[in-house]
Amino acid sequence: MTPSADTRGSAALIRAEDSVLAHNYHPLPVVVARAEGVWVEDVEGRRYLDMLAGYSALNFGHRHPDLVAAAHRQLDRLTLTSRAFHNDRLASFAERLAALTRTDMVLPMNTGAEAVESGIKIARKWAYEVKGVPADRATIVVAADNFHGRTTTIVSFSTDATARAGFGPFTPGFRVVPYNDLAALEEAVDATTAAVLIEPIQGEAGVNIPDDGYLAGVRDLTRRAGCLFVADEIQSGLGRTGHTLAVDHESVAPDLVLLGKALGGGIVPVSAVVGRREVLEVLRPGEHGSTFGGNPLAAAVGTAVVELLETGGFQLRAAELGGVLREGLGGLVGRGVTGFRARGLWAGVDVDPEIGTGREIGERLLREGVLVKDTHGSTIRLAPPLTITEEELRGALATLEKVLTT
Ligand code: IF1
Repeated sequence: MTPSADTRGSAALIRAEDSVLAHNYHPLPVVVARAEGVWVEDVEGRRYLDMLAGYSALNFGHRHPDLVAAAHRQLDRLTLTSRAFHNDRLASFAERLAALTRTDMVLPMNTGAEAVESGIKIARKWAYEVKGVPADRATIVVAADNFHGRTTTIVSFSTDATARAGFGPFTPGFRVVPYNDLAALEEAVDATTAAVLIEPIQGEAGVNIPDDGYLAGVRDLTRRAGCLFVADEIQSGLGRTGHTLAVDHESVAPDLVLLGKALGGGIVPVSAVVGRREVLEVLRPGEHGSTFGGNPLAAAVGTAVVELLETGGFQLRAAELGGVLREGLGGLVGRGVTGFRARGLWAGVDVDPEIGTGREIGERLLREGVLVKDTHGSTIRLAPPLTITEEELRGALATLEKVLTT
């Protein structure tokens, strides 16, 4: 017996949501009902090009056939055991993910924030047991304008007042330094430092790309200081920037890499902490866990995602089409665009505030059939599925030009 279809239209559904859903979002006025690849369709059948891709959770497009097939196969076999027992999908997922990321151990979790929280706990435990930091004295250095999730500990080190207001008291043990500033980082790291936790490219900050050499500098600095380099690749990873990981742009190997979003193919939440065995083996039975972490459905979908990335085709595609994206945005500078940052199929585009806020630009693009999300002020982010064709990408750029210049 399938659940009865909801026959209400977009406007009625938006009204219904408003009265029963917590108001922690202000979505654009579109109600998506189905999707395939880079295209989504609303309740009334209008089609839109998805240039947000679930904030990089849909790197392989909506409902990629290989991923949906893997999910269907597993749904008909086994979906959850908890980690009280083994399941026949997890070993292969961990082996393939470790090989893809050139690491040797995997901690499977579910959401990005859980991976970040797990990374914080592992780094602290490593500091006490391996580095010898006195109990409860470990510090972690983070960057201003960071975004690592929404839990209380994570917002404890956010520099965004909106993310923090009303949620105290906060977790101690974090130091904030300016992003892309090695001197400030050197200054902040000391004998109590367990780790430096940064996004290789800051997503929510507006696709903030550090100077070439910054990531290598962080790697060198943390190695000399005897602390861990933890890279949050939850949004930047898994092909988005034209590499498997954004840190690959500088051939840097962090001690821990945090993964999420696209690892679940846009089908199920899948996240993981991957990294060096000497670090991850500080965790012993009973010390950390999750009901759904490493479940067979997640592992089956995650394995199919890794298989898509093993060929390198998506990474190459993001790099090549990234050239089209950069060229297209370059042509708009001075014509409504005041600046942009782009790597692979990921861009933060600053629009002239005279033309409108990021939200207003998003609403105008929506009316033209393109979905984007603003970050702050008049900056919008472009992050289409990596399956987008050159023609579709050029079409999105032409629509952006139309919205900015007419
Ligand atoms: C929302 C932002 C993006 C992330 C990085 C960890 C997480 C995220 C680098 C936590 C999540 C999401 C959260 C989502 C919107 C989106 C977002 F706008 F919030 F900031 F992408 F930029 N590290 N980012 O980007 O992962 O727990 O969400 O699975 O909160 O609306 P999560």
